[in-house]
Amino acid sequence: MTPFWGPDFDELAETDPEIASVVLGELDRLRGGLQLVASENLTSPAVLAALGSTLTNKYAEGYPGRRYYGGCAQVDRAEQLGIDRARELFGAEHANLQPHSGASANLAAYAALVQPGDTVLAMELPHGGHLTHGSRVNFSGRWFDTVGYRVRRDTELIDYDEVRDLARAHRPKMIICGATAYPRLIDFARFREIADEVGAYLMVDAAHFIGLVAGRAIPSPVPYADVVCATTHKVLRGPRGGMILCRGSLAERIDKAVFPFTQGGPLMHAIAAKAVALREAASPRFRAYASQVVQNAQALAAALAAEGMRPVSGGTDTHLALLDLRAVGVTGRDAEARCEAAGITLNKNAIPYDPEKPMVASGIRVGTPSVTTQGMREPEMRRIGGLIARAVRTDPGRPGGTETLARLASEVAELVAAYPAYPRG
Ligand code: DSN
Repeated sequence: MTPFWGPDFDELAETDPEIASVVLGELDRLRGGLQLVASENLTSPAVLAALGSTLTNKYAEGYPGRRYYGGCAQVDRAEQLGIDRARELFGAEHANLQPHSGASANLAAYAALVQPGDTVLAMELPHGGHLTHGSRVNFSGRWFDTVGYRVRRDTELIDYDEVRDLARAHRPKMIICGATAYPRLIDFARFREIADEVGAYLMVDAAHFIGLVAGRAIPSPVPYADVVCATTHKVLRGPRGGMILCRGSLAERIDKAVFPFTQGGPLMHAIAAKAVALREAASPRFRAYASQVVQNAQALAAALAAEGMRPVSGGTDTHLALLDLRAVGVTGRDAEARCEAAGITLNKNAIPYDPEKPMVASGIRVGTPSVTTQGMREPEMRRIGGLIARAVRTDPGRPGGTETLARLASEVAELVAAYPAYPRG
């Protein structure tokens, strides 16, 4: 077999020094700080090698064995391996690895299951949902009659009674569960029951937590859902991209909804990289990783709670925690900026019933996929909790504030140096 002909950084540096410096700058950023964005992770060198391969050149509209182009024998192998691995790992009757992103996967699920104007019941964005779950600025809210459910004010948990009442009142054609800022397990059986009662499809948007499902750290939605949409980055630690799992009876509709209805040529280098990630995710090592991700999130939430930042719903069962900062008197926007100045990357986030606008927000969201990939465990989470608390409380507008944040950035750099992202050599 021919030796690998892959990315050569020197060549990039020579051809395009500006982009080369961006690539190096980003590597420095990853290595020098704490990555706590709950939807990000650090892919493996194997995934990066597949992504940076000549498979990017190939047009392969269609599916393995049924393409509109010649020369697809190799990419067919990659896609079929990925499909088989996804089906086996998740116990799914059918898998489609072509969606370019989680939002594209969701678009295809809508296209397969509902018609414009149909009613869809999904979680409201400010309560943890997603743009594609009915936001007015998204196709989902523009083309569909979406009804939103919320979390309860007292428990901050999904109000299943409200979901059932809304389903009975509005008779949706599709119900969506799954969220981007909901730290607790979702009762898929309960959603299935409600969907069956009103004759709706159940679509689970598992983008955030599919990696935890792969690692057997949380229950799987696959036995309950008609369609499961997911991303392949986030906890699953593959390339950026989407994936759909579904019942065999819906396979043809899902495939046609992805291509040719909502997408053209698949990104074969990304699909090959998804196959690599799925292989990695089937390993015992990944199981240990997924369970540590959850333990780390719980330890981090507890450490932040001890610092006066209230974990929404009281804690987490997953890879992320949502913190209400109102008791410390700092907005999510300011907290995000102060943490960034201290070398800690996280995002501001609305909390349920948030009195602030989304661009200000009363909360922050933290996640542990990346730091767990770096090998950090509970003691480091406690240390990170302290660092975040000090950063959040440091006003750069006050005398000495900027210096304090710079000192915190040095402490962060010292911590991450012991757990390097993409170690040198
Ligand atoms: N933007 C992703 C997140 O951060 O949760 C969801 O699409």
